[in-house]
Amino acid sequence: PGGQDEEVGKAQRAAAAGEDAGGQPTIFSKIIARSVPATILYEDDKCLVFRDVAPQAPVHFLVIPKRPIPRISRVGPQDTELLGHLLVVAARTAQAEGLADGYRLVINDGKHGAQSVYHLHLHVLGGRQLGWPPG
Ligand code: IU
Repeated sequence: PGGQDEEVGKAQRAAAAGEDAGGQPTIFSKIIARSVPATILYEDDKCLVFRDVAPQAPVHFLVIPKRPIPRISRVGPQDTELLGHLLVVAARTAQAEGLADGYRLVINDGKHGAQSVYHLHLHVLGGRQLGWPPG
């Protein structure tokens, strides 16, 4: 089973869906594996928190599940507990980062959401007054 034609077909379907080719591991899997460096703020058995490499605010970090869910629109009921955990970790890390005046949580999904890395991640942005609506 498999073979090159099947692989190409899979990649084309993923590309049409706006996803990383064939559900390949993204750079975030490499950050989890420590084969790509990142400034890590928190880790447990289910998630990892690290600073965004291109911060859009004085504080900008990402909360990711270790299990590589590609995007928020792909979650199911089995992910309820994990998603709750990511939110609690985001809030606790924001507090540890001193964001007492507030902050923003963002999840970009797919093409219209301007998602660029297809491994689910929560952005946490703070440390300045943010505008609304976003672009
Ligand atoms: P997005 O929601 O998929 O657009 O966000 C991806 C984020 O991942 C974006 O803010 C990047 O700056 C960030 N990022 C990173 O922190 N480290 C990396 O090696 C790569 C992207 I590639």
